[in-house]
Parts: sequence; C-alpha cells; structure tokens
Amino acid sequence: MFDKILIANRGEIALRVIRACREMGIKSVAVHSTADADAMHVRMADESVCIGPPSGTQSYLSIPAIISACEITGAQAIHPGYGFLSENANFVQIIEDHGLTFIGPSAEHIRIMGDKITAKETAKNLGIPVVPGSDGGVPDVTTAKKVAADMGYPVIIKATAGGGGRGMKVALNEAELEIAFSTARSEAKAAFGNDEVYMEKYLQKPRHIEVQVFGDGKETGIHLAERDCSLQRRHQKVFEEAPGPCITPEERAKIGKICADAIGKMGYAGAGTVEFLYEDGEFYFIEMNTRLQVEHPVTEAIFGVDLVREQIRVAEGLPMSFTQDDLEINGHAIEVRINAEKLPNFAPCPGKITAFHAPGGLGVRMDSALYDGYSIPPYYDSLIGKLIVHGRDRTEALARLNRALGELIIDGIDTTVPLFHALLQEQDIHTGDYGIHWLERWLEENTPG
Ligand code: MV4
Repeated sequence: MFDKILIANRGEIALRVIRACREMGIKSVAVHSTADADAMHVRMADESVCIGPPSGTQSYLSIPAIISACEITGAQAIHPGYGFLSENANFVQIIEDHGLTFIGPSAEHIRIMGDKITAKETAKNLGIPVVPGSDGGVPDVTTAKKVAADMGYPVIIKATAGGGGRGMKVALNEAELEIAFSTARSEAKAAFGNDEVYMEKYLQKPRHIEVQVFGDGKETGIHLAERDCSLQRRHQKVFEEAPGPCITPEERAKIGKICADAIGKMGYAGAGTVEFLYEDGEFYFIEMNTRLQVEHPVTEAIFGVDLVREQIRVAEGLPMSFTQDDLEINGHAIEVRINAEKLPNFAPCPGKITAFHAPGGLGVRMDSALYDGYSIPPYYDSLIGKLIVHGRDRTEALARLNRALGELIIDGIDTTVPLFHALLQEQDIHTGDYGIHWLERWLEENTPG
C-alpha cells in the first residue's frame, strides 16, 4: 500500500488528487514552480517541493526534477493528473526504472494509443468500430487520391502523431486533396516532428461521444457509460454532460460492453477514455486517451464513484471497488469549464482575484484552486475552475446550473462565465440538439463585429 503519493500537476486537478489521498489515509506531496509558491495545491498538500522556474518545460514537465522530488520526500507513487506528463510513455518508463509506481496505464499502452494509427488498428482488432479510412499511413498524394476515390469524398487527413485536432485537413474533392495533403504533412512535421499522415472518411455532422473505461490491469474491464463533449471551441471543450442526451440505453449497453471487453483483453490498468464520433446512430472510434480527463466529475456524479480512488487502488494492485453490475446511472450531470479568458475572443486573462465565492447546495460541485486574493499566473492553462451540477434528470441539472452560476462570484478578472449564462438561453441547449460544430457557429452568429 502506498503511504505517500506525489502529484505531478497543479491547479484543480492537483487538489482533486490530494483530496482522494487524504480520504484514503495517504500522505500527499505537491510539486510547484517558483510562480506557484502561493498556489492552493501547495497549501493543501502535506508537503511540497519547488521543482523549478515558472516555465512548464522547466518545472511540471521536468522529469529529473519530479523524480528527485520523489526521492527527497520518499513518495512511492506519482499521479500525473491530466496534461503535462500524463500521457508520456518515456516518463512512465523512467518512473519504473527508479522503482516508483506510475498511477496510470503501462508505458506500452500509452505508446500504442499515442500513435493514432496503431491506436486505430488496436481498437479495430479488439472489435471496436472505427471510422472507415486508410489502413495505416498514406505515403504520398498518389496513394491519397486512390484511398479517397475508393472511400469517396469528403475525406480528412490527420497526423499519426497528432490528436486534439492539430494537423487535420479536410478535402471535399480531388482538386482540394493535393493542397490538403501537403499542408497536413508540413503541419504535422512542424507540430510533432513526424510528417506521417493517415486518412479517414470525413463525417460532416457528428457528435463527440466518449466512453469512460476502467481496467484492473489484469483481465477485468468495465465501462462507466458515455459523456457528450460536442460543445467545443477550437478543440477545447467548454460544456460536457453525462449521460449523452442522444444515446439510448440499448446503444449505451452495446458500445459500453464493446469498450469494456476491449479494455479487459488489453489488460489495461486504470482510467481511460475511448473517443467516438457518433452520427446517424453509429459509433466510430477516433482516439483513446490514457489518462483521467478534465470532465471525469460528470461520470463520478451519475455513478457516485471516486475515479481517482479507483486509479490509486489499481496502481496498488488491488481490484476495483465495484463491478459492472454494481454500476447504475443516477440522474444527469453537466460540467462547465471556467477559464480566465476575456470574451468574445477568449483571450487569456490572468490576474488577481479580488473576490471568490463558490456556489453550493444540493447537486453542486465546484472544483477550483482559486481563493480570495490569489493571483493567477500567466504561464499555464487558463482553466481556473469546473462547475459540476447533478440533477434527477437533464432538466433539473440545467436549472441547477443556472442557479449555481448565479451564486458564483469571481471578481478581478474576466472569465467564460457569461458564455454559460448566454448558452442557457438557447433552445438547442435545452433540447440537447447540438453537434461538434454547433458552438463555433453560435459564436460566429453571436459575436459582435
Ligand atoms: C474527425 C471529424 C470528422 N470526420 N474525423 C477533431 C479532434 C480530433 N480528436 C478528431 N477531430 C475530428 N475528427 C472524421 N473522420 C471531425 C473532427 C472534429 C471534431 C471532433 C470532436 C469534437 C470537435 C471537433 C471539431 C472539429 C472537428
């Protein structure tokens, strides 16, 4: 059993992990940059270690600094949170080489899913439905034209080393393919240092549906239903909900079992997310994330489970504390991401918080590392809080979101809160009638100038 865990992260996710540790009787170690000496995660942890200057590269991404902090404090395991080193297979390998434990999947599973071609091939071999496309990399434009002619336009070209939407190009016809192909290649090379690309049939009006999975690292895989994360801006999610408002219980059971069986067969350890595009009643695998995600609290709300606790248990070699049959959906949950950004352009807006009041009451959870008088440093991601509401059904969750947003006070900086007040005025949000392009279109229509 672990008696001390180091959290290689900052902000609300570091607090999330510290809280799980405390409930389990495990001591926590925070690491921080010089810019984060006054941060809440440093105050809340049992111990803290300064690991470097403000730049993420020299602190939260510095593998030697983090390993040293473990050795100094005697922490036996590292929780990576999300972002930073959470999906870095090399980091996992180094942790293991030092006799420490990574709280997450194996380096091998992270590596497989980090390469989008091997991820898709693995998913397909495990019986997960994938988007039709090239089998593997597309070496040149002549091959690209053949692949596109076979599957039909429109097509999308994606970077093998990509993910999260970077280095993607759509071609509506053969005339567009040549430019799309070479642009995708050079963007992939510039962004990832790898110019390999692959192709898929372009789905024009899908939803983004992701299945939460969990494995015990042996042979058991379970699923915790899906989240609909279609409301995004520039590949950044802004509003997430569980269960998916358009998914039937039959569809959920079917895709859930496919994912759970796949996770079991892989011997996958810990939390994962299988991402799909969903269109006309069909699921199409696009990627798998091998970490705990930002939006995991909506899943926790509807199932009443603590996913971080389960991650720690599995890393200790214990079984998960529930089986598939123990899991039943209770109501509906919605998360909105509160960013330190100024509308309408979402310009980062760090600065000093002059007043902070978190909403409360039945069915309300606010995960945030803010406090009165805190200064948000300019060096990191602009996410400063997540408001999660839970109701007996979607209508109640939306009413609760409206009520909780009204109670929330964040003074001193601009935030994305006004966006959520505006979205709650939209009929499509109330009916759940939105896809991956809905928000960008709405922003275009509702942005002055
Ligand atoms: C697609 C697609 C349409 N067809 N693949 C964007 C992020 C990356 N994870 C996958 N993405 C997409 N892949 C095919 N074959 C459309 C997108 C996409 C998208 C997906 C999910 C959520 C928001 C999106 C916004 C634009 C494009």
